[in-house]
Amino acid sequence: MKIKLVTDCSANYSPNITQDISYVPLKIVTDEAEYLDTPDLDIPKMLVELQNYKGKSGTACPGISDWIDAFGDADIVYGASLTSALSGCYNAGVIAAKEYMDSHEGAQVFLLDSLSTGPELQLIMEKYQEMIEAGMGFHEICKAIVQYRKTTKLMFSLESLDNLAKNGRVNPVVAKAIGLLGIRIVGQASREGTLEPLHKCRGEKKALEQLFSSMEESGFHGGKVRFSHSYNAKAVKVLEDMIIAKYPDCDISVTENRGLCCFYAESGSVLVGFET
Ligand code: X90
Repeated sequence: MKIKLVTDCSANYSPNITQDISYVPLKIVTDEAEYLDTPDLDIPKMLVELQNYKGKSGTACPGISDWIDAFGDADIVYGASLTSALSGCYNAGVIAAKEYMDSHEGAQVFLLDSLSTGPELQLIMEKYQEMIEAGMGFHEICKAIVQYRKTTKLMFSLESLDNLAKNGRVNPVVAKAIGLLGIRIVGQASREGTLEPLHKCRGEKKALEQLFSSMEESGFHGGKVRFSHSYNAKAVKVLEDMIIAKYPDCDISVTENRGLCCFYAESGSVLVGFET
């Protein structure tokens, strides 16, 4: 019985997954270039090219066949996609799952709409792994993962919302005030899977303190924490220290953002997925 985990590249490659896993790539596109967000993508080079490019840049979600490729020849697939409120990624995955099950007799594919992205997706994939290793059955795991997602959250500190606004993923009025005079936004993935701004903070120190107190206000009390960041390991370290000072046994891990999250969350961003 071949079991596979499948998510998309917005999860940023969890360091804690030992099971067979695929990250379906999304694309970052301009009129001149196309960057497929796979492990070979040279992200610093992409960011320099995008910075020098004056035209419009955007992204494209995977097609049905990309998801089917990721399912490989698995008998059981446990999947999760970035929020369907901001991308067609989940919809393509649902159609792919149906096609795959129709053409592979007995195969079972479950795809969760995470209503989130980044490190919250990592928590979900790690939970699947834990349940597989505990020997739980398909239906039991599907039911439990839906419940688990209700207990996890995604929050972030962003220095710019430009690319999100230019691509219609966030309100342009909200985006305008950010980035000026060192204003950062601390926000969360809403219940509906959209970007919900919570606070505007002047300077990184204030933003990080706010992020930590927002985590606690929304129910964090020492559960698992997964960070991802775009060239801001220093900020993650500050947050880690705040968490460890209060919750010394906290299970924390850190990854760098891959292409899609680097494009939308932009430089300096910190994303945090955590259990409540
Ligand atoms: O082209 C596509 O279909 C991809 C669109 C993806 C848009 C969202 C990517 C978000 C990346 C940004 C910060 C966190 C926002 C979380 C909101 C749920 C990360």
